[in-house]
Amino acid sequence: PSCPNNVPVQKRIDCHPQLGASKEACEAKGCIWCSTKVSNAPWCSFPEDGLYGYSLSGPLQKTAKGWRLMLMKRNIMMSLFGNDISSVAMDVEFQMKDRLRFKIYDPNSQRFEVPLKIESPSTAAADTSYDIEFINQPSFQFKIIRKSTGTVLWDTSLGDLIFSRQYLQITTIVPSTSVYGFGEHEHPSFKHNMNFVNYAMFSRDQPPTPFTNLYGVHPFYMCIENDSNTHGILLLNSNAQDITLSPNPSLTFRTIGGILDFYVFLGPTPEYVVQQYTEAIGRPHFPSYWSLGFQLSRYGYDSLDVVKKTVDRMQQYGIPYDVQYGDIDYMERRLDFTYDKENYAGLPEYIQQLKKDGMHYVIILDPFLSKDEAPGTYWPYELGQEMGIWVNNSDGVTPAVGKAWPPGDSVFPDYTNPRTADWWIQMCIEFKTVLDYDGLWIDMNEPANFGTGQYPGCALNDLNYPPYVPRIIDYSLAQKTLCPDSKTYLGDHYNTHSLFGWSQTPPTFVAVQKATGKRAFVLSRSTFVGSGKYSGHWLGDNFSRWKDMHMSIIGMLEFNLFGIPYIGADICGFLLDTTYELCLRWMQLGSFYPFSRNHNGEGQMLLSQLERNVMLFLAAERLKEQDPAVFGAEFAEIARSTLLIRYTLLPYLYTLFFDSHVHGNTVVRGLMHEFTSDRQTHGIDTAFLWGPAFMIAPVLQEGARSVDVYFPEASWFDYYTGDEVPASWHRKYVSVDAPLGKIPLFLRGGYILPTQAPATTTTLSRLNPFGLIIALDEQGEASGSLFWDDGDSIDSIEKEVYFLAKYTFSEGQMRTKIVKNGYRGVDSLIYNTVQVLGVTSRPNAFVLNGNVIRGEDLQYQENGKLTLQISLPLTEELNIILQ
Ligand code: MIG
Repeated sequence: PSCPNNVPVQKRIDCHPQLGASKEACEAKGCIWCSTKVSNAPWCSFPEDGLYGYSLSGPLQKTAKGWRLMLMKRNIMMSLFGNDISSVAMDVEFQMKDRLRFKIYDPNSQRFEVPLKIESPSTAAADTSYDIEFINQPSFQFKIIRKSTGTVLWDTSLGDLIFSRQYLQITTIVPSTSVYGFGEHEHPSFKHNMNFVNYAMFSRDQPPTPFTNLYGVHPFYMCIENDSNTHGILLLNSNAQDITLSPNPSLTFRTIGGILDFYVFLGPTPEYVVQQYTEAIGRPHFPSYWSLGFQLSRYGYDSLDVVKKTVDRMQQYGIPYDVQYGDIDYMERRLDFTYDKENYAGLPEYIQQLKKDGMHYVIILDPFLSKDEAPGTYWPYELGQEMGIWVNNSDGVTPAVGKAWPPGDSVFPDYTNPRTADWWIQMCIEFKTVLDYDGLWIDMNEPANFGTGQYPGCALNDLNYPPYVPRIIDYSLAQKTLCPDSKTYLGDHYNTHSLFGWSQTPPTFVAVQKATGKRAFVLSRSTFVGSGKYSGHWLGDNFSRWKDMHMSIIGMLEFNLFGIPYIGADICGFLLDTTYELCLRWMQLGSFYPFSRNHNGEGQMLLSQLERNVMLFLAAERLKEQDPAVFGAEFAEIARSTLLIRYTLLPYLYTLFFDSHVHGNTVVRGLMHEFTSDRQTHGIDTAFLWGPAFMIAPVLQEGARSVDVYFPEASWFDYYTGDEVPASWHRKYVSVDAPLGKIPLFLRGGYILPTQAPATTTTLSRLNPFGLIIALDEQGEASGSLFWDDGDSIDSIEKEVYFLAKYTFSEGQMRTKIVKNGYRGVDSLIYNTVQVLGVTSRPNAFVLNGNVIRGEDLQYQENGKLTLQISLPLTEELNIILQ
């Protein structure tokens, strides 16, 4: 049968987004029911008459920042979920040349707004790279246009705006299908599938599973337009929400609270988009040097003896290794701010021993405090109770009581309350005198709770059971967390739920800074827009499966878009037993995560039970150990040699983090960031780059002994041999050898990478001689830089206590410019080796700062790799001329 006013499938916007669509329910809403064979396409869609939408209700008002528009709902009877707001306002702010904000809100009543401070200049930017156009036909619509190309970046003409009390919806046409971002999820690909795919966002303690909402919330996407200009858009909203990616292509945003507060970043390159985004939300924090070293953890080290044995074998094999973790096992009965004086007797002394070995120790803390310890025995709870800092029940005064790791029941600190921050900082500082930790790992801060809501369950009301529940797992806002009508300092948990981890992060950052007197290390499981300013993130409870390895690359690339470049996944997998080969390949890949940690779960849980979200309190059997020293000599040697490459390149990685902190660029990036106009790169997520210059192409398949690597148009050199990739490989996938002991790695011509002779800890490697790898491009040119400081002071950049050198190579000559020489720790450091790749003929000699050098110190290989042995202090401007 034919459908009336049939809307072409790719243009359909779902008019029955909740479960249970039927012809009757659809038509009752004035929508069009029309079946289709296109999978996931809506059968119930909005009519095109614009009757659901709003109209301009007065003239456009010019404001200092841009425009204000008043909108009136055209027909109040047209309502999906009731309580539509008849008049809404839209403010447009021309904030910066490349940043536009538009905010749609209720001018008559204050609704929840995310308290993230994004600078809003008081006057409109004079010169903008965008235009905005308003159309009032048939309903109110608007378009945002890139002036230079006329490309329409945002266009609401496909569907009406909906603004009701608990349901807000807006649709935009996007100018291409190269769309990335939105999180946190396990996305099957970096570049999104746009065939009616839905992703919900609501922070949740949930092992990464495709299409489910996970720990953090990042309503940010990036889109590469057809001419390769790139823009990014943020919806600053913390309510439970989902987005549908449709093939038109279009995006439909649905959120159940707050306001529609969008920021558009014009790029026009992917790197500029991320720089502009982090300029708005906060630049990533600058990690300590030691935190770029390899790290080891597990849940379920039964005693300190097991930890010691693990550390010993790591050291015996000489595997580079900087950080050991204490998971909840170190605690006494899993109580924050305690340690187990039986199984972990001697832990404080052992931490001191690790420090003597140049290592660091990070401990976990959970955001729930047992309320059932004997009076007078558990000060953190008692002080918190006295200060009244817990999340409360809907009455606003009785603490919410749930069940988590500690014995008995627990209460939850409300970190949106400044008093909670004071309490937390005090507790963390006090505990530092018990365990001399170097950093804090904050887990379970979605917040997680083992039941559905706190005791005695969630009342039947609009907050706990809103008319529309986004397509989150279980369709429940309370499962594994607190009831939405709980009260926090900033308002209903309904609005602030996904901000829990985000609000815990700054006080934890301050606490670590104060307690250690050093640059803070904070690793948070739940993150939100702007978390990167204070913490890193790991991708949660992944599985020891090959597919999870691939997914980890996608997650890592996405978190670099979200401004959280200090990111990695649990190497070798957290849930399930790993295998020799999987773990080996994962160690190879994980050696190139910005945050490189092998972390293992506690026990074998049954997959089916996990998938049904049944919490198992007792793990049936300990998972096998999976540290890189446990599998014997062959494995250890491969892990060691791969990590030695990481440690060799740490000065380059650290310099990328400096750039990221100061300018906001990504650290790890997809090939499409650098080769945007090459469309073949848009979908690549099996390989990635460190900065612009270093490509990692891991083995992701069991049994594989080669990798198909795509080489964009550029000079590339094999990291191991210095062989140049033949031009016939450019713009093609080529099978590259990857025997078990090897991960394919390539250097990109045009770049100079600073290196340092590696060691088994960064404490030691930081004393070693530096080197440079100069990979020449087609023109025989290259450039790069080195940032160096003491690696862990709080304000070395602000106080200018650092060293920064810029290197350039052209016409056979390499020059150094010391841009900043403010850190005296470089005085004892030297350069001892310079490699040049892509040299076309053997030089007879080289001139090092005026001295001609011949003989053994110059070695040339037929593949064009030149190695120069030198000895020159870092504080001298290194100048080399090839003769
Ligand atoms: O319910 O602290 O994601 O890394 O080992 C499990 C125990 C609680 C979840 C974290 C994981 C950690 C584990 N935690």
